[in-house]
Amino acid sequence: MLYYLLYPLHTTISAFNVFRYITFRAIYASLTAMLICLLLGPWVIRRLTEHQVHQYVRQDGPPTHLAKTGTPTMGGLLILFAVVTATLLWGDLANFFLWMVILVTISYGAIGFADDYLMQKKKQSKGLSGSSKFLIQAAIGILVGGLIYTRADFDTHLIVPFLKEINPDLGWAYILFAAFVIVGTSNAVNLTDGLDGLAIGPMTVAAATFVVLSYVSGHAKIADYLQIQYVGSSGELAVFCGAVVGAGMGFLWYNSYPAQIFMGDVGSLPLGGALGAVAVITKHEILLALVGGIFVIEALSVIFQVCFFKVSNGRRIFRMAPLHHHFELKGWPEPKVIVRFWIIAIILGLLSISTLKLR
Ligand code: 57M
Repeated sequence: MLYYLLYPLHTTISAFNVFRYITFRAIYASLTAMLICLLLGPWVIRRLTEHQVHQYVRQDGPPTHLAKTGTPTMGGLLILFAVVTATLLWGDLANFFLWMVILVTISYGAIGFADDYLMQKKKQSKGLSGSSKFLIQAAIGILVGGLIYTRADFDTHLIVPFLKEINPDLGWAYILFAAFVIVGTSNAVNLTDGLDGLAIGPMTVAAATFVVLSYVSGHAKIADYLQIQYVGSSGELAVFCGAVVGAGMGFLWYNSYPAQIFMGDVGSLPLGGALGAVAVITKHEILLALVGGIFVIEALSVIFQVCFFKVSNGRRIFRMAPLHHHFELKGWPEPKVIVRFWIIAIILGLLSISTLKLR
């Protein structure tokens, strides 16, 4: 919005020229979102506590988690408010891709809200049923994939890093693929959100990585120089990702160990969905598995654990899935698990960016 209001003034005051630059607006979107989270955080925590919106902790988890009973949840509302406000303030509102990502963020936020709300109403740790949550997520994923597909200039080839010769044209099946990436990422982030700051840390790192990836993908000259797929107008997603980075750091201020607030599904589902949507639009769907490697590992640990549990009549690979519980039950203190996962997330982010030069 500021882009429209202030950039035209550059003809009289040349300093307003800076509003043209995505990099400038991404940085200020980040700072705006961070400030919103930092300033409103204590108020949100107070309000959630007053309304007794607190976590019902499962009884079958690691015993250390029982102490977390009563921690206010649904802090994702604050993240969503910060991300959407900062994006609307600093983004180019005529950008189609920006609206696609905002659509995923808000609609997945609504699913998460319904889930958290039901959890509060039923006063237990389960909200919406897994299947209904999945079906609504998939429907929105298909809708967004379809809308992106209808863009005449959108390329439906699959880009495989390092293997330039392998780029199959998925055609209309790209819609299903897009939905798979969006839904999968959303649920993987949700599974990761089980220790203080464990989801928001890697999410912030992944969003920072995508600030770079969307900027270069949307810049014709840089994309050509790096020999990566150029996606016109996708650079504006750097502003959205910048907002996620800021909101992530602001939220982490309060969600870091020992957490004063949890994000709830209203935070984890939209953050993951939006990350998936950004990867789809910028044509980095495969690279997303590396950028968001922590989320992938956590989701795989659950898939392997559940499959093995079923075929082996109740035996387990990990002491408990998702993987973070395994390390907790091995005796690692919670902050150690969290910080080590963050370190891995940073390494994966750096490796992902390095692939731009290696391809
Ligand atoms: C949600 N939610 C946390 C909080 C957060 C299929 C199955 C593996 C699903 C999985 C599952 O339900 N995962 C998704 C994980 C919960 O946190 C709330 O949920 C929101 C995110 N959706 O924002 O509102 C608990 O996580 C802890 N927490 C923190 N700090 C945070 O910043 O400490 C969360 C955020 C909170 C708090 O304790 O109460 C959760 O874990 O419930 N299910 C599981 O994860 C379960 N795993 C399991 O059953 N494994 C089995 C296999 C066969 C599937 C096994 O390995 O044997 C475990 N979850 C828990 N206890 N809590 C089981 C034991």
